Amino acid sequence: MCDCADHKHAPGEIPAYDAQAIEAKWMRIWDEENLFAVDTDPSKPKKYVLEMFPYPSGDLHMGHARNYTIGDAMARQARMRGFDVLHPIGFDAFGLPAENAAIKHNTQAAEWTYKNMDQALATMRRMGFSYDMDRLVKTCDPDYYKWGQWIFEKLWERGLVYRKRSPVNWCPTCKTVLANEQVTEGKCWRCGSEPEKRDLEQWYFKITDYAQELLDDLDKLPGWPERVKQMQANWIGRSEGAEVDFTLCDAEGEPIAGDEGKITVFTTRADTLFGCTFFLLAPEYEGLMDLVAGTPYERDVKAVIEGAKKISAVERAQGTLEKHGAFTGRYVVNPVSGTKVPVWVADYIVSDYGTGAVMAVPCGDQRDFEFARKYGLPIVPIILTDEDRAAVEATGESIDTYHAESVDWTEAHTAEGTLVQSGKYTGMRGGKHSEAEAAIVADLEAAGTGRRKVEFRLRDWLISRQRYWGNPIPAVHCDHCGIVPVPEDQLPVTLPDNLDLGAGETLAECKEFYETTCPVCGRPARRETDTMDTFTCSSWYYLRYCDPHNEALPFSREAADRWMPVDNYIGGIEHAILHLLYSRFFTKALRDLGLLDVDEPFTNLLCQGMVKDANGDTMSKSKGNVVPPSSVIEPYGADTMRLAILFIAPPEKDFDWDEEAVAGANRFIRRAWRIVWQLVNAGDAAAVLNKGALDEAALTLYRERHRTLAKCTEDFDRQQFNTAISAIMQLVNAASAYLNATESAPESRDAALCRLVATDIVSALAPICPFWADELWHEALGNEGSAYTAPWPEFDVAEAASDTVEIAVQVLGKVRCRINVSVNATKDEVERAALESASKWVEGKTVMKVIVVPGKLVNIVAK
Ligand code: ANZ
Ligand code: ZN
Repeated sequence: MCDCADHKHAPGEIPAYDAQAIEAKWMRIWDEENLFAVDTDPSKPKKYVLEMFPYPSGDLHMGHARNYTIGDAMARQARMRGFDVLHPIGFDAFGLPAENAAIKHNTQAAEWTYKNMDQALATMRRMGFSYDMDRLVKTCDPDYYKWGQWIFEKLWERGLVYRKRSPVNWCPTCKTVLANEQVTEGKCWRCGSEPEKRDLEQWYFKITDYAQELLDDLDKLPGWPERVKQMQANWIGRSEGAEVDFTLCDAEGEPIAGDEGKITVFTTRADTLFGCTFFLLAPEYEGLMDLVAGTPYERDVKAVIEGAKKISAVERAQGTLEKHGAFTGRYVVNPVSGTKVPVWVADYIVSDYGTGAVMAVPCGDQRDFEFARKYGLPIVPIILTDEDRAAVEATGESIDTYHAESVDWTEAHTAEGTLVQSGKYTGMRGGKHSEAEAAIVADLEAAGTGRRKVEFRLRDWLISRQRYWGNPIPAVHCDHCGIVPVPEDQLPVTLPDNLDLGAGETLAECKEFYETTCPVCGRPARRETDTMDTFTCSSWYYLRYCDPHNEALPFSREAADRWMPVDNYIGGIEHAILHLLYSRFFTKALRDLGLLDVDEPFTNLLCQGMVKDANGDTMSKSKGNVVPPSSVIEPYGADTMRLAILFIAPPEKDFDWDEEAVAGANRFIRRAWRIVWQLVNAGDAAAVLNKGALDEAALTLYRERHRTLAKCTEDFDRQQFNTAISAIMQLVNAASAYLNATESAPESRDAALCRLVATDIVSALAPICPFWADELWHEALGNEGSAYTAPWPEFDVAEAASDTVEIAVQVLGKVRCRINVSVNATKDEVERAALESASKWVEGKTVMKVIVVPGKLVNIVAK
């Protein structure tokens, strides 16, 4: 038989399943018909299905294939269910790897990037993903990044952009600064080298303005995984506490003039004020050097400052490293106890949290405890659990005067307890949000020496990068006018495409780029040469997809209102913080600019699990265990690949790549192919289904159809594609059983039912195996159009129920037989049928009583 997929078959003949020919044919036709273009039919409900767009570092890998297959199955099924579906794709195309590849191969970053994007697009097409290609967005295209610059300027106007000189994380390998979020476990998120501290003037987005809302609105996201919300909440890190003002003084307790004379701390534990035995400043604390300049303490303090520069703030704050500090020669007076305690500098205090100054309470804080032990500073226990109290009393010491040394503490006691040695607060409950804390803060407020304060861990987003391949920051530095935005009609500031990256040339050295005139005064000026963090590009791409060709705005209000928020967002857990938090911030800021009307960009988030190798190891180039998608597509076809990916595991679970599962998926696809053809051959498109005319075998298949389709649909809604596929397999089995049972009497087959079930199988598998489905849709079922634009099969759970029910019959408590009765049978009818079937066990006895439990059981009591 001819292999050609276009071949028309003789009636009754079952053509071979030739995946490669079929897939080539439908790729072509889908392109020609532009099948996946969005309709935008406002009469239909909308569904926006989105997979996180890829970074074009090469061809797609298995992780991508899984991500997009999940999204594609959702998008296709939504379309069949009658939604107006937006399902776009694009590329997060700026970034360092392109630049590094260009340096290495002495080419241009654009060349490498566009080549990779073309390759990835070819693979996406080969996989049958239903993207509306008219909406393709590449972030390195000027007509996209122009709008990124425009948004930057709008945020700037709104006060959400500022410049600041501060110690920043500088990655010596990537030769650029990193955002706080990009330092993970003390290392550069991209290259793993340890960042250094450098004092640089940088651009920031004021994401902290939205800290509270970003935290609160996590509650509006029931469709997000709990752990992702928890990670975001931790990152935002809201802390309720108080500011407390201490008075600075010298060794004699004389207030120090010149300075305002006060140093403020942030504490969540004002209840521990009586346990404060020393006072700490961050090495970067402003004014620290003024305190020690010219004193004998200057040298040691400087050494601590220098040492701290070598450690990232993140690591320092963790407090797990060896702690370093030095005495400043100064003291502060505790506003509540009136005690004078020494001021030290310590490297575990960070300058960008709270006030950069801390009241140290070694009895209650482990870091302070370790510091006190190392430098011989006193530890006064002021909170005791009942156990602690008993231990003190056992030594014979007085609760009111003892010191930690006398009870031999080896670590801070952080548990809640009762206050001791705490003046009028003694005896109150202490702890976070405790009675004592409330009482002390109230007194501080009354005295004007303290106030309630909420702190966030979240820092402003450092967005400037000293790299070429990114979106240029649209600003001009003028000696006369300062820093001014590039006027809107001059956007975009385009990247030069002739930089000699191989020779190490940077934007800051490219005269052609930076020489300009001031847009305000017209004098010669210098263009900003920093580019934006690529996370700025990925923070709003989902909005551009709504309106990708808009030349007047990044997107119209109308388009955003139609499509936003994204209904289903699918991507890796590695984006749980950075990308998702930044996107939420952009959405809120753009909302406040009046550009859109939603509070949150992504209603439902699915974090797909990882694809590991057969041994459960992460696939990586360096390990040489990468399974490329082509290794499955070439022998089996894309449909088998898609089916295997969705069948091996639920989408959120990791799975180990399994050759056998792929072969199994292929066997099933072939079997389903054969069964559909057999059903079609036994079927009749013109026949009308008459349930009353179905015989028992046909009724069984009929019920199975309703049952499995109900299950399959529900599983699609829960995004459990593996069990949805199992349901389809059961339907195929039921159809096969019917065909077998009627093999000897094919004329008894119900033609309408066969036709119906053939269509069911094709339609239910269409979102998963789209090429296979369209081939059968045309060649077997003889339909026009595509299964993709046809409706999802209708079903009725009630029809799945059988109209007879099996009931056990007990005689004297023992099950003797089972009977089949109509679900509508009366109690009398059931009783009669039971007595008849059980006659041989009641023979010779007198029936005393018959108990009927409808639908379940008949119990015959006889003597
Ligand atoms: C006294 C105290 C006693 C504290 C005690 C804790 C336990 P969270 O909950 O994360 O907000 N702190 C404040 N600013 C700091 C800085 N810049 N660098 C390092 N540590 C700083 O942490 C708040 C606590 O962290 C504050 O409460 C302060 O120590 C410390 F038994 O004050 B606490
Ligand atoms: Zn000027």
